[in-house]
Amino acid sequence: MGKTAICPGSFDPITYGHLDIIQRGAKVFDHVVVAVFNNQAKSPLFDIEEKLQLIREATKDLPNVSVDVSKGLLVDYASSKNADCILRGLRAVSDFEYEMQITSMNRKLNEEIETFFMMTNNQYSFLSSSIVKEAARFDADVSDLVPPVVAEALKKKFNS
Ligand code: COD
Repeated sequence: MGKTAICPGSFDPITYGHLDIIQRGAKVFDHVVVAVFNNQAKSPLFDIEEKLQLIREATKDLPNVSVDVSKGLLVDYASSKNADCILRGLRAVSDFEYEMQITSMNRKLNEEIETFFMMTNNQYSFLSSSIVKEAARFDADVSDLVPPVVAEALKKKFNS
């Protein structure tokens, strides 16, 4: 059946930082499921359908990557997909504390599911969805930070 990893996130919107983790994960695991969780507390710019469409377009050349949406606990979703692990990206020390907290909680909830971390590509170590939204809001060029389809979607959001 092969090893499946869940790559969870808010993806509001997907950036080249996310995509780098997904692409590298797709070389290590047999199947990667990108799972979008809608965290209303983060006041998302894109709705679920828009996020799914952008991720599908950005990952269309990766045959062993699929895209899905989920509610509820990440570990429950992972078991429902018979996944072996959760795949996360790490940028700076500032990510570490948060990641350690959710990883520990996830292990407490289901100790069968491991979390794997991949260190960011240096090129993207500063990159986050928030910083991209902030720049795009003021009409900065974000074309080397996000896939073309996302740059286009950001333009539409902020110019309409
Ligand atoms: N380089 C490398 N990695 C990156 C980069 C970059 N430039 N940018 C982002 N990433 C990584 C992040 O570190 C993360 O691993 C992943 O990409 C997704 O990032 P985000 O910001 O889109 O996603 P988050 O951190 O908002 O996702 C949070 C979850 C949805 C995973 C979390 O809220 C969750 O698990 N929710 C479900 C409820 C639950 O089970 N909670 C935990 C137990 S209570």
